[in-house]
Parts: sequence; C-alpha cells; structure tokens
Amino acid sequence: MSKNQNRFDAMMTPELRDMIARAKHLEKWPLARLISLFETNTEQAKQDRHSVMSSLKGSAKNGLILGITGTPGAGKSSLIGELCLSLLAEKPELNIAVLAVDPSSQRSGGALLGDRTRTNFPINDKRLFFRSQASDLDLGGVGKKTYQVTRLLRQLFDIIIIETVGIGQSEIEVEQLSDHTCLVLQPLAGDQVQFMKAGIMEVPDTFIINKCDEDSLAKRSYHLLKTSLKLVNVSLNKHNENSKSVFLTSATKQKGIDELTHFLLQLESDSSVRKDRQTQEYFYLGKWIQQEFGRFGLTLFNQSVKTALTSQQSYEEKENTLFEMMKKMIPSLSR
Ligand SMILES: Nc1nc2c(ncn2[C@@H]2O[C@H](COP(=O)(O)OP(=O)(O)OP(=O)(O)O)[C@@H](O)[C@H]2O)c(=O)[nH]1
Ligand SMILES: [Mg+2]
Repeated sequence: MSKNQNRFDAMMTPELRDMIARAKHLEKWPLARLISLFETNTEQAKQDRHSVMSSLKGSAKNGLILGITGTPGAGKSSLIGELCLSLLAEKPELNIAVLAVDPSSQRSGGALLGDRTRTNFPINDKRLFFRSQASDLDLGGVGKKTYQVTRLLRQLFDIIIIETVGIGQSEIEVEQLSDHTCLVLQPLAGDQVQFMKAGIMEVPDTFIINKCDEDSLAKRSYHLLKTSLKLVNVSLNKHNENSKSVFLTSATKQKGIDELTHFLLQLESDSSVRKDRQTQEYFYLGKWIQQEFGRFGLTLFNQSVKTALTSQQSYEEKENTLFEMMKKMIPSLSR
C-alpha cells in the first residue's frame, strides 16, 4: 500500500460500472464476478470494493442474513432448497442468495455441496442465487471472506442464507454474522447431548430437527430437545427465559416447511431483526487489526484508534485509516 492512501480514486473502469449495473438486475455472471472481488485480497480489489459499495448506496437493501448451521449431513442443503422454493411461492417478489461455506471444497473442489443444493434450484430464476465458498480454515470456518461477501449480498437480496457445517467455533462465528441463526439437528442422533456439552445450545435463535419423516420419531425428538433446552436454561440460571422456537421438518417428505417458511417471512419483514451493521463492521475491523497487529493492536483499536473513524467512510477507507494510524503507533509491528 502506498503511503497515506486513505482515499480511493474516484475513477471506476467502464467494465466495473457495467458489472455493477448488471449485478443490480441480479444477472448471475456479473454477480459472481463481483463476489470474487469481495473474496480477493489485493489492493485493486479493495479499491473496487469501495467503488462497488459506493455505487450501491441509495438503491441498497438491508437483507436478512440467516445462518443455517449444524452437523454434517443433517439435511441443511436439502432443507435450504425446499425453503427457497417455498419462500418464493409465498412471496414471489423476494430474491434470495445462498452462500454455502464449504469445508469439503478443500478436498472436492466444492462440487459436491454446491451441486446438491443447486439441483433444487431452477437455474434461470433470477430470484435465486447460489454460491459456495471454501472456508477459511485458519479463521474457524466463517471468516472475513464470508463477511465481505455478505456485505455485498445484503445490498442486493432480501434474504441471504449462509450454510455452514460444524460444531462449536463455526456456529459462534456464523452467529456473529447472521441476524438470525438456525441450528439443524437430526432426530435422536445424540446431537443434542453433543451440543449441550459443547456449551453452544445458547447460540442458535431457532432449532430445526430435520429428517422428521415419521411423526412418532418427530415427537420423541421434540421432547428430548425441549428437555435439553430446559436443562441448559436451569444450568444458566435462566429459568424465565422464553423458550426458543423448535421446528420439525422433513426436507424429503416436505413436512413442516410451510411453518418454517412463515416464520422466516416474519423475520424478513421485521426490520428489528437486523443487527446493527456498524457494530458488525467494527467486530470484523477488530478481527482484522488483531490479525495484522496482534492483541496489542486490538487493545489500541478498542481504546483509542476506533474514534478516528467516521460513519461516512467505507469499510475499505476505515481499514486504510486504521492501518496508517497503527503503523505510526507501533512501527515495530508493521509489515
Ligand atoms: N430421510 C431424510 N433424508 C434427508 C432429509 N433431508 C436430507 N436428507 C438426506 O440426507 C443427506 C444429506 O443431506 P444434505 O442436504 O446434503 O445435508 P447437509 O446438512 O447439507 O450436508 P453437509 O453440507 O454435507 O453437511 C442426503 O442424502 C439427503 O437426501 C430428510 O428430511 N429426511
Ligand atoms: Mg450441505
């Protein structure tokens, strides 16, 4: 980075301008290209991200970011496929983006999970957009790259669904990013006990027990989960806490999809369900500072440096301002 590069050139290439215009109309190819910009870690990409975000201002949406997480094979992708179709049937004017954060892409090139989800999607429907993303293993699954892409997608789509696999860290990470987090469990698979042990039953806002193909199995699983949740509340001394919603679904037999669809549509239309975007931005700036300058840098950021940022600045301008300030304050730590 050149010295004092706190600002970006006002210039934008005609190609980028055209890409943005077409992405606004949800054309898939330009959207995919823009997403790649938000995943790329170069100075040029950073400048372009700034330009993209600036030119989306005004026409931007503030889409609902929905985290769908849970153990491998619980049926997350199948359920997301069913939910997307059901959401569009209920509210045809919606548009939905699915971002599948895919740990297996390290091994399989991302094909497996993507294909599985995509099979349920009508390919030419502009209202649905699918993208899979290799997880940042070093950052615990859902990292900065995922945040960057949601910054873009939430300007363009009404609902952004982030699918993540995992137990523990990635649930917590996806919770930071999402306005609402659903944990998908399998019936009576021992997941409940596993999650209680990991201490993350508090993290999800909503529970979904999928693969409830048979009613009797669904009932037993429901009671087991409710009991587990009560125990968690007792151990946390939260006896009066409203119990979280539990949905029972079968993606293959299309059970419980309508109930969940209505619930999600309520969330989508309720602006109070959105988290404060500035708080989220500062969380990720803090993470970035810690990565670049260590814990000492993070302390400086929280104690003083943060106040130099203004709400007019884009995320990219904020990063540049922070970088310059940090370099001055702790020159020995700069790259
Ligand atoms: N019986 C039954 N099988 C299901 C249901 N939902 C999904 N499956 C099956 O479970 C398997 C895994 O489904 P996926 O949707 O890929 O699960 P996932 O949670 O996305 O899996 P990963 O992304 O690999 O963690 C597939 O063979 C699905 O057909 C369901 O409701 N009932
Ligand atoms: Mg999946």
